[in-house]
Amino acid sequence: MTTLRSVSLVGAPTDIGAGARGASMGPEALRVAGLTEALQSHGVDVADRGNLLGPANPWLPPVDGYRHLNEVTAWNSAVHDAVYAELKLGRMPILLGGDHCLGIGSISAVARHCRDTGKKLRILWLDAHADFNTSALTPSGNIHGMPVACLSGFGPQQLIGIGGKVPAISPKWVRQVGIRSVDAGEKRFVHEQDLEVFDMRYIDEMGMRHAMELALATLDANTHLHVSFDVDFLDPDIAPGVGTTVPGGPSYREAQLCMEMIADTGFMASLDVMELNPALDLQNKTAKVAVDLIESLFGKSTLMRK
Ligand code: HAR
Ligand code: MN
Ligand code: MN
Ligand code: MN
Repeated sequence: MTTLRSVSLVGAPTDIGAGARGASMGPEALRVAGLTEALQSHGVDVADRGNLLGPANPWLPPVDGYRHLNEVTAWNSAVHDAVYAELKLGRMPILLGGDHCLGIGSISAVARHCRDTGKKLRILWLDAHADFNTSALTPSGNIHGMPVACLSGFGPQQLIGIGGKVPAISPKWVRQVGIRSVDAGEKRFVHEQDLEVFDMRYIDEMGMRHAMELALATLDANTHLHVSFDVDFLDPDIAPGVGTTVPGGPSYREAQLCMEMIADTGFMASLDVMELNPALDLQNKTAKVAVDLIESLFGKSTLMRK
């Protein structure tokens, strides 16, 4: 197990890219659910860096297909700088969202770190949504539906330029798991760009184990594995506290297996925990499930393993 044992929690309290208010309270809900203590109980050295600062949410309609583009840019620049600094220190950044538009800042920093260090990058995108919209395709203008496209170079200059290289990533480096809500135009674009998607139909037929075996195939000691965990990946029965619930997601056991298989690789080197919305939660239930699953990413369920 080579998973880094020094982590830094970076809170990004904003819902600037979302269609519902409240993900701005996500970082604090994860802390209240005991994230630091849970990680420490598995021998992890945890530094909580507190929360980043950024512009307030003006809650305006989209302009030219983007809602709050300047504010989204400011937040993502702050996330990029913070995540990049932690990677430079040799620590594992855990970004506490915040909505999923912040994956642009986080993953552009990870990609930059990989260029610096000659590492291969693999991105596991655990989500109900493909987040592959563009301003022309989006039904909402909400930028949390666009981060994978922006990182792949399809987006506004001010966002795709964060991290210093356009595109920041190749779509070939991405594996999406749990997908079950994709817009019509977005679906065509996913196929056109040949994203590797293990959707819920695939998981129903083949099982989470097989999906994860393929999603984690061909990793090696020179791979930086980034996990972008959108909490709406989970079935709403176990995770109601998100802005865009989609029925038919992974069960508690399926999600545990997914996290355990990631832990077993030993290659996870950065993590996003996104879209948790305490305003829609029930007594912090979803935050507690998220913390439980994060524990599994750090080897909670090792009882039966050598
Ligand atoms: N596809 C829809 C849109 O672009 C909804 C996107 C919702 N995204 C998230 N993150 N909640 O995955 O508007
Ligand atoms: Mn490193
Ligand atoms: Mn998402
Ligand atoms: Mn989602």
